[in-house]
Amino acid sequence: MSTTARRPSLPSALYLALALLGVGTLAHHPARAQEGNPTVGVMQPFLGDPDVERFIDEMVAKHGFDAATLHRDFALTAPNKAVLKAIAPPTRVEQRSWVRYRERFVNVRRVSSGLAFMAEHARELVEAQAQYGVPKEIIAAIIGVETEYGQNPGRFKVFEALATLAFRYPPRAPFFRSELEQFLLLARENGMDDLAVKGSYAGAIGIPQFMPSSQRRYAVDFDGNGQIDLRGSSRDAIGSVAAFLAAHGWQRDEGIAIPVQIADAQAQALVDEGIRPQRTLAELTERGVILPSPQTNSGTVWDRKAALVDLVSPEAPTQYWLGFDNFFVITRYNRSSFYAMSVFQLAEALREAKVDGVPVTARVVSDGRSTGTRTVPAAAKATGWHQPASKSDSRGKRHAAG
Ligand SMILES: [Ca+2]
Repeated sequence: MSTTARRPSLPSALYLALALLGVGTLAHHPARAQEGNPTVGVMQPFLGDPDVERFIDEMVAKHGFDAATLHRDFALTAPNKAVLKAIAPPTRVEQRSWVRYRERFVNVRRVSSGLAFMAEHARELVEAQAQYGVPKEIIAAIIGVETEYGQNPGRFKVFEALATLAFRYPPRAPFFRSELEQFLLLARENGMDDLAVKGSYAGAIGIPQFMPSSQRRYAVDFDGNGQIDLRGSSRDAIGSVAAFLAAHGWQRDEGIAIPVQIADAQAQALVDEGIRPQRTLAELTERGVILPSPQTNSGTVWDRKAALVDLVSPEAPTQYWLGFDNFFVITRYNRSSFYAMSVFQLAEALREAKVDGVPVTARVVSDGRSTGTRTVPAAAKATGWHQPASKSDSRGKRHAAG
């Protein structure tokens, strides 16, 4: 189900509008919040708003919530202008740049702190990889892109953010109203104070930035303490990222993406077909995609399906890649090819302990201060990325039914 899988997050802010709307260009963005409902001012209090009253009635009737408690929550909460500002499309249309986007995530700092994260959580990463078939570097890279390994889980009150978007942002009101409903259920199930939980301006929560519906549907109690805690438990976060990708069709030991070239401009038509792999390598090469030589020598891959992805930068030549099913699965976390490629390349950098060929060592960062460097023994080598799965696979217990 598409909306539950949408993964807006602070680091992906540029593409949030795209992710939420599921459209190809910002130009399609509907009217701003202020224009959507002339009878309700953006800053009008929630309490007394007929839409809010209706929502409260529904939560009482459908889920047995206490009306007085919900009235109190909305009375203590005001629409947040910063949330509306964050979600609004940019007023100035800037051309997207893969080169600039990549620099934010595939850099020495994020690889270095990622190696430290992987060393600290080596055991749970290996266990998640064995259980769900998702390479540990991919798990770490998603957490690295989303929150810089848990350092930046978001500073907005989730209830306030979701209420603002549900009742003061008409373009996505149904989606965020549903997420607010899911959030209240999540808070009740986990004994969380719904007014205290913090997250992104779009209501994504914790180390892996799960939307409430995704947390309820896909997250797992990977440390086995009887509670799913994506804010405090790195282990739950690691297991939940792997479970999410597995539930969306991650294929163990399969490739993710390969760089290609195109013979001529007509290959652009392949890009326009979208990011879901639909054509075999044989078809793609007939239509002008030029594979790197090792693939062309492999006799068995011609019926594999892939999608042609273009990574455009105004300041550099367009890079072309073929994304396989696993690349598509990463876009279920956040619907952007820039996002998925950043995750893939950050994962590769973690695996090699190198950025653009230059070796990187682990650096532990806490409270924004470096606490020194240390070498991570074999952290990047024990991956099994392209190799057959290890024996530990037989221990797999699947928490994430598809
Ligand atoms: Ca737990």
